Amino acid sequence: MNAGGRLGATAAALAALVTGMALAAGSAHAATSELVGRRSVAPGVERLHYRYGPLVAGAGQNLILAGPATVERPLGDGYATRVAATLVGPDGTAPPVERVHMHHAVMLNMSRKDATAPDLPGERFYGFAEEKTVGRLPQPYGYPLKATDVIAVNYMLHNGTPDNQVVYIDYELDWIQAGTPQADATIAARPLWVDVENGKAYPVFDVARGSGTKGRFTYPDDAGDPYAGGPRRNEWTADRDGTLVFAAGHLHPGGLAVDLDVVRGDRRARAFRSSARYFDPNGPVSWDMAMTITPEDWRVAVRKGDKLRVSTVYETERASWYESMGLALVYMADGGGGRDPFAEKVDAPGDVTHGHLPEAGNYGGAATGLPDARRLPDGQTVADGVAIDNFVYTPGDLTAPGALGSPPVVAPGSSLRFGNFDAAAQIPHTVTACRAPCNRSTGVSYPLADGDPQFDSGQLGYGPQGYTAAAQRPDWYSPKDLRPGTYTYFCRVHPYMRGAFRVPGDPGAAASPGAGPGRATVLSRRARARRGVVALRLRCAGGGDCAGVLRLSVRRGRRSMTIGRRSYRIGTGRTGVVRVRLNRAGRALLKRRGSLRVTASAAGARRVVRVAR
Ligand SMILES: [Cu+2]
Repeated sequence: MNAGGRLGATAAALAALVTGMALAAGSAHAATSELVGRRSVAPGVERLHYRYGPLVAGAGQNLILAGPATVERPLGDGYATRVAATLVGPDGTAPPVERVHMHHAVMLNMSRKDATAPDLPGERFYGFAEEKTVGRLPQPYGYPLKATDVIAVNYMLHNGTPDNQVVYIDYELDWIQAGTPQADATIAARPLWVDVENGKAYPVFDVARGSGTKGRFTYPDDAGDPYAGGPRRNEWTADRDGTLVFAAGHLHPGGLAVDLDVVRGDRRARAFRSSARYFDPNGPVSWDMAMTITPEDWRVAVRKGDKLRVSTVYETERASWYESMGLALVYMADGGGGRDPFAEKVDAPGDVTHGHLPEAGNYGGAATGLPDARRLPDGQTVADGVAIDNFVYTPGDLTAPGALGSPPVVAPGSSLRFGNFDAAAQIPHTVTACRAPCNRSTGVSYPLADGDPQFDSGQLGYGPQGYTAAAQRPDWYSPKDLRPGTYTYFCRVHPYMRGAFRVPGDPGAAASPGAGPGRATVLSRRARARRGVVALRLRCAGGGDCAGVLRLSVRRGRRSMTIGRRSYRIGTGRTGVVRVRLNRAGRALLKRRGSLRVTASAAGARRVVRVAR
């Protein structure tokens, strides 16, 4: 990260936690922070209420970097003991989450080094996203601020609408002034940011529907080799003895928990599980949730050399969860007083810091006037293409009138090309499968990435390399192996955008994606991966065609890990070649090992295949 010298480090730092789009940063130009209220909340403790803005979330943008921008803080020396933040509109109330929300905001102390990522321009001491967890240190601990410390906020705003949105960051800080009896009784604690992708400019990972075990996927444990043989990004080695006094997790919709462990030699002890409590009646699928934080009396002793390790659990039955996160904000004080996690159970149920929030209450999923694309006549394409222009898929948008709204037809074995013409305006779009009819109203929990099969284009558009969610390309090709049927999709960035296309043929075949009546066997015993694609020969016998999914997996300890899957359809009595693209974990593993023992399974048939580079 230091290869580029100071400039490189700064650029990386600006982008850290953030997907940067410096070009759009003008939106914060006129923003200022001001103190809008103060009151005493306990003897010697004052709650200072600040508002920072106005911030303009540009039409449809998801890539705004405006920071780190310096913000107001209490004067003089003292301790911060609690931080809470939210996003509000010009009228002071929080806008609905599905319209505009804080993807994440991080508060940094620019005058200190971050303990777990020293290349950053400051020390991360608080963060919030749409779950709006309140950070509060237990008595008698506090985060010390010197009069000269400069505080900044770094954020990413997600605007799910085609209109500009004006918002403000509201934050509260509980403050104990130096020189008071309360300050004399306060013990300093320092923040430790432990992230499953710590140090990465855009610390995210994808969770595929159906991955993991029993509907649960743990990152990084179930991801194979996500760090590609490099150091584990999800660990921090304690630089001294001390006591952990606070921990809170952050994750995204679909996430269930963030686990913080202490690793000592080859022993591992759970320090705390920060659980997601979903208020959403639809289950763990939206931002209508809160994370648990450690209880007031939680104290865990760590020794110099111990590792703090974080992992995160997502559900995988409902949908795929793209660009997910998992991290824990931990505070540690010098000195003793903690309980040994290897001698006794220290993990305890936590507290949620808020209940259901009204801005996360529009769930969506209600009937609309949009058509069911499965019942629309065949549409046409221009040169097998769909243009995404001004927030509309053309042709095939569910909102489009007449023939333009009919699903374009793509021949079996061919691709439909999607091109994002809004990319130049820094508006990314996706083509993400959702279960038909995918025509219900937009809300925090509708639509979901729950198509069958699931596909996703990534965020079509451009951004600074490595520091952005953008796919760095404007177009995407639909999978060639889709079976006959009408495929509905939406845009993950602007979920009210919906479209459909069609692969012609027997629609009954599309409605039942399970195995066909025939029986497939895997003929190949060895294969080579060319450009990450493994071609295997399958033979179909029996009373009908063979159709299903060919899955490639490898053993990782006692677990089986999927490294690629591909649907197939082979006529009875025939032999066919199925080309399976290895996933990232599979490619990384093959690169390291040179060859792999792969179990190829298709509708009950199994064969071990030696796959070489
Ligand atoms: Cu979009």
